Amino acid sequence: MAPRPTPADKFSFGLWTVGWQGRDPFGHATREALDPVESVHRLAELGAYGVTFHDDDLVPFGADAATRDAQIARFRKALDETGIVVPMVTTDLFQQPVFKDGGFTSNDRDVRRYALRKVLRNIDLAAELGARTFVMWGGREGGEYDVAKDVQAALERYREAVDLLCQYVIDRGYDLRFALEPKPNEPRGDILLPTVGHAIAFISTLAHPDRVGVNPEVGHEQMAGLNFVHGIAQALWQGKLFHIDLNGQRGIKFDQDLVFGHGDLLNAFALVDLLEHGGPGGGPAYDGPRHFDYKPSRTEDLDGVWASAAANMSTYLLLKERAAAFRADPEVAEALAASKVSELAVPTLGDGEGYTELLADTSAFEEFDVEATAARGFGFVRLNQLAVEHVLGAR
Ligand code: 3MF
Ligand code: MG
Ligand code: MG
Repeated sequence: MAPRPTPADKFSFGLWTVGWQGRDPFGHATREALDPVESVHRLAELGAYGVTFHDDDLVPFGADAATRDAQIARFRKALDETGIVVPMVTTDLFQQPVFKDGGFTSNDRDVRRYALRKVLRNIDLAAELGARTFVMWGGREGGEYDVAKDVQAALERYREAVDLLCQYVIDRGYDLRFALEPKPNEPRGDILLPTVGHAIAFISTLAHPDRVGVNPEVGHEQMAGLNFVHGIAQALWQGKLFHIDLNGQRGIKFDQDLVFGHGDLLNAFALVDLLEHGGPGGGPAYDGPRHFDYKPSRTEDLDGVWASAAANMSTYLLLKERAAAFRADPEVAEALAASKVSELAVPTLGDGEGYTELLADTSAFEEFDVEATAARGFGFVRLNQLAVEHVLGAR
């Protein structure tokens, strides 16, 4: 039996996820539009704790002030009725034709100024609804033709934009942090800040680097052939995991946005293990929202939409159970020790040791038995098989 989620599990969904109508580059929508108010109620019934949205998911782009206010009021009422919170708000600088060459990094300066105004307005709404994280996915920030984009200038403009937005949040006293969402491509041929590593390096150039982290997405790193767990581990290590987008992807191809765990299941297991047990004190390494950014496949009807939403949460909880069982298994503990997994936490140099002491230590070099050490196996395959057996429920 799949475990039932509760708000304590901190599961959240984007309105655009369950609300996706199945429109793709080759086909029309296969489902009716969903009212955000209905989504809030359905997600609450399923055990989620939060919803997130792009400005344009909630209020149609270009709506007049009265329509906007009315739509926000309806949405707020649904939040009050259900107890659903808005932990994160994000910005849509990708759907409208005006952003076809990007928002913050469009070659057209007027577009960049307009993009900043759009985002500033959305930041006010995020703060008003109590969001703590403001995600920015620059899906149109990039290009197809190397000669058509001055990438260094684009990065300067990106930095200018993020610095301005940080300053705004600081001056307004908002309790809001930014999380940049990397993606290698799609919709642009190449997107700026394509991976977690690129984004973290970019953040170190900002005026307020402490305000800015990353929102990595499973499928985005995997589209680039990268190991998501490694990216998340580095983001955690650098104190930059401000938010996360969970979904599934099968290899290097178009962005699939499958249900969490429906892609690389073993990597998903290691991810849940890391998020839940990866902290230095053995506690959760990440205590933010477990946010699903998936798309109910266009083959599904509305019942299938809600079943797929539930599938994300139950898969996460099943993996969490499996990870706990893995960690509690004495045979795993023994295999971890045999593989010297925890020895990596021991500093290479002793207390107070420097290169002088290292050079003086004959056991480290002159007497070190290179051949015997090289001949010894690490037992990683056995350890991984134990993980597989736990994932399959064989232990
Ligand atoms: C695209 C994405 C985006 C972002 C969203 C929230 C439309 O592949 O993942 O979803 O997650 O803009 O930041
Ligand atoms: Mg995505
Ligand atoms: Mg995403």
